[in-house]
Parts: sequence; C-alpha cells; structure tokens
Amino acid sequence: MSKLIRNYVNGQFIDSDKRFNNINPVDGTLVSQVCEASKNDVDQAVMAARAALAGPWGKMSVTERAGWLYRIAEGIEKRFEEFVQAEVRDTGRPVKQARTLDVPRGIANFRFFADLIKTANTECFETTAADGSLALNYTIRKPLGVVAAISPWNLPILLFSWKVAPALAMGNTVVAKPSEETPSSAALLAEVAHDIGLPPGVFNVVHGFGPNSTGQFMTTNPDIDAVTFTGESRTGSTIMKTVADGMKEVSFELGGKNAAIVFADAHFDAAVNGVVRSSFTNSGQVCLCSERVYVHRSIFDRFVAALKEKTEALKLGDPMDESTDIGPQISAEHRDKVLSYMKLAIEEGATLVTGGAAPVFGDVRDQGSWVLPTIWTGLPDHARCLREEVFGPVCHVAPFDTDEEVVARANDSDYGLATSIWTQDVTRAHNVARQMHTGIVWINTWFLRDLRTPFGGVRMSGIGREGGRHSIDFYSEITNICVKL
Ligand code: TXE
Repeated sequence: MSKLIRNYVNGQFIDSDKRFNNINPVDGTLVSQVCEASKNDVDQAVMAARAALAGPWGKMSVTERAGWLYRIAEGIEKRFEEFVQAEVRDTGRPVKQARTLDVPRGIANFRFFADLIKTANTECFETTAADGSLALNYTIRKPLGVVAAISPWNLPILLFSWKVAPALAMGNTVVAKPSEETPSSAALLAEVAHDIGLPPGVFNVVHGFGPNSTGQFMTTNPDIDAVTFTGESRTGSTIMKTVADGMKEVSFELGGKNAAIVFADAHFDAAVNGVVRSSFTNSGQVCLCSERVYVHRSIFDRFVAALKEKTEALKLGDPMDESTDIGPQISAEHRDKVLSYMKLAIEEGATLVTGGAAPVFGDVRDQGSWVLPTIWTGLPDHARCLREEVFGPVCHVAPFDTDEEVVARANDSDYGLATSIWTQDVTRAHNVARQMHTGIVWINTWFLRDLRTPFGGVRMSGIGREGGRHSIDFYSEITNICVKL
C-alpha cells in the first residue's frame, strides 16, 4: 500500500484534504499520496518559524547548534537505506548513485556546516578617528531570520540538505519545500528532525507545487526573510519579481547549457569517459551536465566514434540493479519535453549519432518515462537545441579549429554555470579556464566537488554562490559595530 506524506509544521505532522500522487517514473506506478500544503498551512509554518527564532533556538550557542546538525546527520545515517529507497522510488535513479552520492552527500552537508560554523570568523579593523584617537570596527553575524528553501527534483536530498543545513547552521529557521516530484526524502528528513526532538518550528517541511500553490504561498508570505531556490531560470525570475517589493534576500542556482572542450592534446580515453559522465549522469538531469561538447577537428571523428561506443554500452534498466547506469526521466511530462527536443534537433539539421527516441522494453517500463542517451552532430551554433537547456541525456558534438574560436563559441550562451576542459597542456588549461564566463571550471574532470568551494553561476544560471564561507555569507546578516576607544 502506498504511503501518505504529510506536511511537517511546528513540530507536528499535519494532514490536508488536497492530495496529489507521487509517481515512480520507472513504470508509472503510485509511490505515495502527498498532502498539498494550503496557504494557511504555509502561513502557520512561517509563524512557527518566526516564533522559534525568539525561543531557545535563537539563543543557542554555536556548539549547541552544531550538535543538532550532527544529530540530524546521525539520524539520516541510521535510516540510510530508507533514504536510498526513497530517492530511487521517487526518481528511478540507479541505486548505486543514491548509495554513493545522494544520501552520503545529504549526511555530509549537515556535518560540514556544523564543523564550519565552529570556526567561522568575522572582521575587525583598527581605525584612526579625526581627533587622532583609535576606534575598533568589528562585525557580528546574525541569522537572516526565516528562510524559505525551494528545491528541485533532480538531486532531491542532496540539494534540499544543501540549503537546509547551512540555513540552520547559521541560526535561521526554515520553511522548506521539496519538488512535488520528489517529496519522500524531505519527508523522511522531517521524521529525523522530529525523532531527535529538534525544537518545534525550527524546521518545517511543506509539500506542493509552485504557481498558485505551496511555492507561491511561501514566496508571497511577507514574513519570510530570504529565499534560496534551485530550479529553472524562468522560475527564478518569477520568484525574484515576487519578492522584490519586500526586498528579500535571494540565492538562485538555476539552469545551465554547459560546454565541455576537448583539445587535441587531451588524454583521449579520460576525455571520452569524462564526457560520457558529464553528459549522461543522472540521465542528463544535473544542472552541471554538458549538453555542448566541442572537440578539436583533428580528433573529431575518432572522438565521436568512441563516445558513441561508450554511450551505447551504458545500461538502462532496473534502478535497484547495481549494474544499472541510466534510469528514466523524472516524469512523463519531462520525458515529453526531452523527446520534443529530439524531434526539434532533426528539424534543425542534426545528424543523429545514437539514441534520439524512447526505448521500447516490451514490459512494464513502457509505462515509465525513459529516453535513450542521445548524441547529435551537425547543428549550427544558433540552433535552439544548442541554446536551450534540455535537461535530459543529450549532447551535441561540434568540431573546432583554434583556442580563440572555441572560447568564443563556448561563451556564446545565455547561461554560465560550468565548463569542463580536457587538455594535458597546463598553460592552455589555465588560459582557457580564466576566459570562461561560468561560475565553475573543471580541468580534466567533472563534478568533483569540495564543499568549501563556491558553487553557482553567472547570467541566467543564477545569483550568488553557496558553499563554505559563501553559504555563511548568504545565510547571515552582518552588523558592523564601531567603538571609539
Ligand atoms: O522546475 P521548476 P521543474 C530545469 C530543467 C527542467 C525545468 C523544469 O530544464 O526541465 O527546469 O523543472 C518550485 N514559486 N531544472 O518544473 O518549476 C517547484 O515546485 C515558487 C533545472 O521542476 O523551477 C519546485 O519545488 N516555487 C534545475 C522548484 O520550484 C515554484 C533543476 C523547481 O521547479 C514556482 C530542476 C513559483 N512560481 C529543473 N514554480 C537545476 N538548475 O538544477 C515552481 N516552483
């Protein structure tokens, strides 16, 4: 029997008459029913979060607060396999990915920010006043207040905890909404918080959709102090307009149309394997995935042939099978969007190297949301398929001749999240890296993350950075205090 997922408001699990279905994209079966939070539920959650700021949570020492984060991490660890199953059922992601990346990172996010706040420092300056006497300028950090955290479906627990953990670490209270497509791991996190006795109102989880639903009720609530959001660029823009009047702080991690650049001197096999990973991990549903691949003309044909061979060897299958590489798309709606780009690519003049359609399994998976990993060549740079984020297992491979040319073409995008560069020439690597208009550049690797480093993009890819001290900066307010001695 499917489970009922309820909202977690002020330390209570609350029901609602309005419910929606959570569907397993592997075969279209029902995973759970989810209570959609009403405007009143969201208002109650924000009020509880506001009240909790004035309670013991707001007066707690850093060490005590860090203790709560460590206990949350332990709580996830104790229910590790339940979190793994929740992630796999909601998304169809391969179980090996949930076990090695998603859930471990969820745990690590809480531990990392608990460690970080214990050593976070502020500034102090000695200033000479006009009369020659000294003054001390020092800063103190305070929580922002009530943080509204809205997260997407592609990396559910990883991105949800990436917002909740630093917000709590800095002493804020949180009203958080997972994507309507992936409510289960956030619901489990609410259970963990409840079971360890986190004070009521500190962490609230509300479920529902965006427009005219829970997401909009959060962003239009005048009593929130900040919004942290990961999702589509257009949604970011809508949220920004919504919160402009109240002058709320925003942190946005949005879409990407990332380039991978493979030079003739790259380690060939490493570059091929790297591009397979960067294009098809999580079935292409990572904001960092490279949908535009530029390969030096001298190795182009060999590279495309090797990429085709490796891509066709990827195993689509039962996500619970440890050998599965590729799961379905998140939903039938998203699969249809990806398939529409596959049709458009051909209309725009692409040559199909592999994929380009939904697979036919001849079993229950035909009720699911699958598409084949797809490679195109031959599109002109202005093609919509090269300018718009598809967010599926697709990449286009184009030849280039010179460094200047490829830098200009890779930068010619409305987005600016990540670039990966493949070369063994250290001077070229650094020269190209510093010219990229993206928030992140990887050289001879992809998606190698250190939680201390800044994460985020430029242009339509976002506003602000998160990670390490950048998260501390976003999730706190600074007051400068000047003392004349
Ligand atoms: O994103 P949305 P969706 C891209 C990807 C994908 C597309 C749509 O191209 O195909 O976005 O995915 C909430 N006010 N990315 O529909 O709509 C929503 O309920 C407040 C890129 O999932 O942006 C969900 O919790 N909230 C990406 C969250 O916002 C609103 C990750 C994301 O939903 C809202 C995912 C509103 N008006 C998709 N509208 C990345 N960059 O990592 C929606 N929401």
